[in-house]
Amino acid sequence: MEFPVGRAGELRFQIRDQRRRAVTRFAVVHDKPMHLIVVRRDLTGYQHLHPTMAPDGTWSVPLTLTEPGVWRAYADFTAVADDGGQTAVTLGTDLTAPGGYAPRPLPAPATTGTVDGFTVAYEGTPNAGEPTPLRFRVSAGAAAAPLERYLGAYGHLVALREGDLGYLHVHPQSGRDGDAVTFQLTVPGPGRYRMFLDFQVAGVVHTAGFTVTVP
Ligand SMILES: [Cu+2]
Repeated sequence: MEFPVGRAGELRFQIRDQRRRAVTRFAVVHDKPMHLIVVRRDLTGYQHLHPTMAPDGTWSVPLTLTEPGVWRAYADFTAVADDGGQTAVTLGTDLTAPGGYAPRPLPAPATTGTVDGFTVAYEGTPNAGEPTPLRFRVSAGAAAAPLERYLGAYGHLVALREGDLGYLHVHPQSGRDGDAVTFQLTVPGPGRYRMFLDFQVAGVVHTAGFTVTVP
């Protein structure tokens, strides 16, 4: 699918089952039946969107690709079969914004980032193939920022691997842990990852990004 750079378009898609029928039953997971992550191949331009479904199973969402290049869209959902069985799946597809693609190098690895006046820092070191706790703390100036629930959780963490664009989406296992929120992250293998933490303060969602190298 092609999107002119910087112009508001609409992404439309269907999820099909093994018999190529459009799936129309989805479980609500974290308040939404469909989570759509869109990012350019160099892991810039991250967007987390929530499409809406027409009765025939066609999903649509307004989408603007802000810079030229190939972008990856991940549809993250749980399909409900006729017998009620649920299958959690993430499917990916490429989107194109025509023009000269000038990929940016990943930012240097860091455990602290700033976004919209907040400082976000985490503790923990992801290891390939084993669950590792990552503890994030969000502060505004010297004080801890009062995190609010966003889509049923105090934070959403998406990790994407440079190169193959492998996708991981995790939620905190419990609520807040003091002023921090902890995720158990299991990365599938070595590489450089870009992690995106969505969090909400005062009704506004912010996204902090971190580069991490997994040996
Ligand atoms: Cu979502």
